[in-house]
Amino acid sequence: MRFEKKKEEILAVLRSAAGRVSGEEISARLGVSRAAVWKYIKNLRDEGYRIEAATSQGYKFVRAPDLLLPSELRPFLPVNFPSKIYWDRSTGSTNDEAKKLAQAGASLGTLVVAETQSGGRGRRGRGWESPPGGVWFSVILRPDVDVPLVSRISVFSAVVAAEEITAESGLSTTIKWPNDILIDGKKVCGILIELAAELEQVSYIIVGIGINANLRATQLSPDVRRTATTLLDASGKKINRQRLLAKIASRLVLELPDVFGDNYTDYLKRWRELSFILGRRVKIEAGGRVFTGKALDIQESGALIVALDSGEERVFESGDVSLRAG
Ligand code: BT5
Repeated sequence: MRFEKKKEEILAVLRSAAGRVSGEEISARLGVSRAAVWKYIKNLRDEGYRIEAATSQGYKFVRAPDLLLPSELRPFLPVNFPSKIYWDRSTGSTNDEAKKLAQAGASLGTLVVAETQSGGRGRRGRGWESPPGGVWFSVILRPDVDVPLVSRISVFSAVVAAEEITAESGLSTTIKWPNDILIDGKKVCGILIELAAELEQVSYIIVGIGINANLRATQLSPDVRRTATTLLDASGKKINRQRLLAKIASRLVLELPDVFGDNYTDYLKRWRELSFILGRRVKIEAGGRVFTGKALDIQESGALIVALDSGEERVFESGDVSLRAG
């Protein structure tokens, strides 16, 4: 981690310099040898940074790679953000990596990020396709609460993701219960929340977020493409993936105390305003059965209240919902 920190400092010096900076100056400013400066620069180049070097004139920053590297996320994170960031070009699932880290004691705000996932996971054993250009990450939360309150995280994370996707892309978003984010009725973002608890006390929560950002729906399988969209397809523009990830992650961590305090009603209100299904006819698949009716509201826990066609009012804690004509 010390190596990473120094490397980020060198990057900051190079970036803020108007022209070239000599190895001597960097070594004096950061208190490392000139040989060490060269090692850091070599490492940055291996990561994809373009840094020109001329023996007599020093180093010049040319371009950063479009990757979700810690050094590219840091400038968008608040200084008080408590996090360690783990980045990989490719991993199985960031949720699995985060789980391993959490079990080994990783603290609140630890971020796990990957450019692609080979085994991205959805809910209930489903898969999540994660080609390059997306934003695939997991964050470790450690709220000091009992298990029943954890469902609030589902409402909270959906609101945060929807709001930040809109802020970054300028596109309007809706939330499909429980926490899919849609654009024009198509899924642009999915959220997978996993929990470990001892007795009734939460030990950690992993919030895994996948956003189809700077990719085309044609990079997804034909089956998934029917119900999915991407920010690039919907807006025609590439967004700043680094800023989007950093803003969502920092809000999830820094606003966490609000979720378990009085401000929670505010997130519920925003969830309702953004809802894709409230007041509409829906089909719900839950517990191996299919129900139809009208979506009425969500409870404080995030559970969905539906007026079924049979006349009965029923509360769903989990399930898959889709709109139904008529
Ligand atoms: C979700 O599950 O929507 C949760 C997805 C969470 C993904 C993130 S990425 C970072 C972190 N690491 C992980 O391993 N996972 C998390 P669910 O509601 O069950 O939706 C899954 C379904 O969405 C699949 O069965 C497909 O039909 C569809 N799908 C798969 N990939 C998609 C994509 N890239 N965009 C839109 N829909 C997709």
